[in-house]
Amino acid sequence: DKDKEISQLKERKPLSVLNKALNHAPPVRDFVGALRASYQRTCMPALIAEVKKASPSRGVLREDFDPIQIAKAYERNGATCLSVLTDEKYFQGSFENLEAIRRVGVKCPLLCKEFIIDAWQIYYARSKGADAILLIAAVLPDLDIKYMAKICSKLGMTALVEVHDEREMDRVLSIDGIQLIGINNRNLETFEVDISNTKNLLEGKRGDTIRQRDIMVVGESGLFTPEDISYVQDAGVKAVLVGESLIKQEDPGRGIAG
Ligand code: IGP
Repeated sequence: DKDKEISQLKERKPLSVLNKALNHAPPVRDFVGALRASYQRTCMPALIAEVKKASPSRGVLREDFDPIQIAKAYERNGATCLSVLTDEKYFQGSFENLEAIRRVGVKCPLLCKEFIIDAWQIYYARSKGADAILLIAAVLPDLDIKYMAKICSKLGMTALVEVHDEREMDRVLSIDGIQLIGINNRNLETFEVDISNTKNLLEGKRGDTIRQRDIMVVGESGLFTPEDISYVQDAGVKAVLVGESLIKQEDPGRGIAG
């Protein structure tokens, strides 16, 4: 997607402007720490609830989409963290949504859900109030993941590193210092969802490594029922990222946390 990349590069502001924005950004909150604390308290996977208007596979999920009202409802209903789509092209999200949710006083730490391919975007996300960013192993070389994860920790942010197959999991496990790995159950090429993917990637030696290093694993996509949640919890997941099934509820986020 060349045109999108170029349009993002064109948005780049001079470093003096970005630095100023960073200095004025609201303080960063401990995203992975919040997930860990929630898991320890409840012995249930911590919920990252996703503020998502539309997706390429499902189209518009909610006609009366109001990001602030949805974020407030998620918080009220017990979400630990929120994921806010900022990608415009595929998800009809925006950085304005992220900024507004932060500004309105939602206390849940915020993940900026953006396709990050350039370190500059991390600083930009921080300047808009993000506490965490997503790094997708399928599109980033190992060195980029390493470098970007380092930038995150320097900024006090959390990197959620997303994998969707064994090969990507092994690549990410070969990188030191990764704290939070997301297993996407959605195949990015076919859009098909299969939650047994989470289980498969946590079996055997990989699961042992993850437990030894105390890496927190997030089950992502295609989770709809309490049974789905227990299934991924049994597989070893300590947090879940849920979008569609929550966003469609009349009172978004009601029913999954409890
Ligand atoms: C949420 P779902 O099926 O509950 O709406 O999925 C989340 O996992 C999904 O939106 C997602 C995503 C991504 C979106 C996972 N990885 C990367 C954009 C980019």
